[in-house]
Amino acid sequence: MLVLTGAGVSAESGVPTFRGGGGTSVWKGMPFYVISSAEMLERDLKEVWAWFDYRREIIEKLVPNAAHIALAGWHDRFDDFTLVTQNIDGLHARAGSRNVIELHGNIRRARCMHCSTRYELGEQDEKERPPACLECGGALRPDVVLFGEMLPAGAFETAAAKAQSCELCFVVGTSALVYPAAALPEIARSSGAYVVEVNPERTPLSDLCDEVIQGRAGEVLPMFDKDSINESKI
Ligand code: BV8
Repeated sequence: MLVLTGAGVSAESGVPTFRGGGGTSVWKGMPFYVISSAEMLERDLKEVWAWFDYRREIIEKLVPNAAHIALAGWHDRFDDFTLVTQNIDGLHARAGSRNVIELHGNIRRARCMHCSTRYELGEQDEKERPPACLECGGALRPDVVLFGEMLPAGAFETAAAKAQSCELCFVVGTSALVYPAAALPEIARSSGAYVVEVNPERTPLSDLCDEVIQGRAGEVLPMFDKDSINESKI
């Protein structure tokens, strides 16, 4: 079983989504895919840090919701369970999920742009921006995947292999517009898996799904336990 999540699974925790309510989240007038881009990192590393510092401060005050907690329980209930997320908020792990494939990195980590040493934020001078690498003195950057950047080595390949072999694929809280993440349910579907979408709104993926449950993840996911999933082949 493969589950792919997006910002919508964290919405009920209070994490702002990127698209919702018809708008696109902006930072100082820049749409998120501009400030969260490799190009912006080149042009203004300090501003990129300011954007992620702002979001980290929000996320640190929040807690996992019923959707995160339900998914954390699915690990023990379903054989060969894989949880893949586009979210950088770390809320799946905080809910108890293990081995979460974080396709787009994690907002609590930084890495050196010179020697690639990774840090849990908090391990070096908090105030300095950009922080300096303790190994080589190089500038650190948020350890997240920006638009135009490759995903962490092996992360997508591992997820794609699971998508190919899974019988059941849940797609929860994503607008399915960002690639290659959005290709995973397509891979699962074309490999014969039964694909279920959980989202209050229809998405470009809905027509491809075997089942579309239009609802909020925190209300829908807790309703599923092993028996209800096996019985109804969903
Ligand atoms: C790359 C980290 C290779 C940073 C992110 C193919 C076609 C077109 C474009 C491309 C393509 N391949 C590559 C591209 C370019 C680009 C891309 O996809 N662009 C898009 C905009 C078209 N992709 C990339 O750049 C990727 N890299 O391809 O590298 C390469 C490299 C070099 C040279 C050549 C090739 C990297 C993409 C990763 C970028 N980083 N995040 C950060 O967080 O700032 S992406 C970020 O945006 C998120 O991680 C997520 O992936 C995406 C937002 O989408 P969602 O999570 O789905 O959130 P959204 O708000 O949109 O939707 C929320 C949904 O939840 C809604 O549907 C709503 O209805 C629903 N919802 C709301 N409440 C609830 C709910 N659902 C359930 N319950 C609720 N309560």
